[in-house]
Amino acid sequence: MQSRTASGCEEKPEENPCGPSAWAFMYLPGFSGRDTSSEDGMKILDVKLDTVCGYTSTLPVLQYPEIAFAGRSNVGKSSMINVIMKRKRLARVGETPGKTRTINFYQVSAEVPDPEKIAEAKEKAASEAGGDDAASLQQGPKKKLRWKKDPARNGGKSASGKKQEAVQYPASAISKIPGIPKDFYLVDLPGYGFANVSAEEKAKWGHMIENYLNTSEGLKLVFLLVDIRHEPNANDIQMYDWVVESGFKPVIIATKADKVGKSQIARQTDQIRKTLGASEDTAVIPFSSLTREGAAEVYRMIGQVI
Ligand SMILES: Nc1nc2c(ncn2[C@@H]2O[C@H](COP(=O)(O)OP(=O)(O)O)[C@@H](O)[C@H]2O)c(=O)[nH]1
Ligand SMILES: [Mg+2]
Repeated sequence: MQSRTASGCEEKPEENPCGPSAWAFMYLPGFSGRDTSSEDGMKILDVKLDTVCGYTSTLPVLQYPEIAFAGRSNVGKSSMINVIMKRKRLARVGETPGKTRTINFYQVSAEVPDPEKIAEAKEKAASEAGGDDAASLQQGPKKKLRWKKDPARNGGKSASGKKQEAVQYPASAISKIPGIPKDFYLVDLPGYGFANVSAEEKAKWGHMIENYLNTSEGLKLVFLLVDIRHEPNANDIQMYDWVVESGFKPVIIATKADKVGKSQIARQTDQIRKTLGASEDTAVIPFSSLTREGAAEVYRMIGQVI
């Protein structure tokens, strides 16, 4: 792996080496649940902690696109990373605030949905069922679906004489379609904004994050996490500004969405957008690590840039 100098950082690789971590070649515990590369998902083939950087390290030059996650300590970043990577303990949840002083690069091998193959399968399903309502197929399955009877055989009517519903397909038919293999790095930036840390230390961490945002050539997308229940504070605003000044339009993740009522979600996300000074068209995605709300949207956004 090539390295580049973290400009502005005092380079002391012997004290704080940036390189493959002790875990780098250890495969992390697999996800036992259902994995899928269906339309709104991503199949995670492998994830491993590849590189750990401290503030005196040189940042790596990586061969695949990088997706960064930033947020205040305790915002739910580790939980979100575990949900998105479909791993239970990839990132440590509930860690003492401020403990992680490193940028952690996880190398991910995944399969993303192949839109062409999915469209073909839908067309095929429509023609096999004799339906011509391709538009309705685009909506995808909303609930558990069965293959419908061929309406052509019954003049488009069901046995009860009612007009047949639009032909749909079972989710499993889509998830069996092979995805497109993609590799990328998930970059876990250190949590910021906690007390009990000297101003000098905070400045160093800030510098490390800012430096990464400014110099990473592979960085494609930045998720900035804020708690849906609270107005973003000065640290969040500063982080948002750094991301924007580095030339990125962050995607805001409003975490712990399960903790507010459905009716409050729009109000809270509007407030977050306003407080950060983000434009109307900035995506603010309500996310919950408990219910997985928002995960499909996050996969879709990652899929667009890798
Ligand atoms: N209810 C709820 N709790 C969450 C959610 N995400 C994280 N938490 C809790 O918030 C705390 C901090 O989470 P963690 O992922 O370690 O945050 P981090 O410091 O940003 O990495 C832990 O107690 C988590 O269980 C969520 O979506 N919903
Ligand atoms: Mg954490």
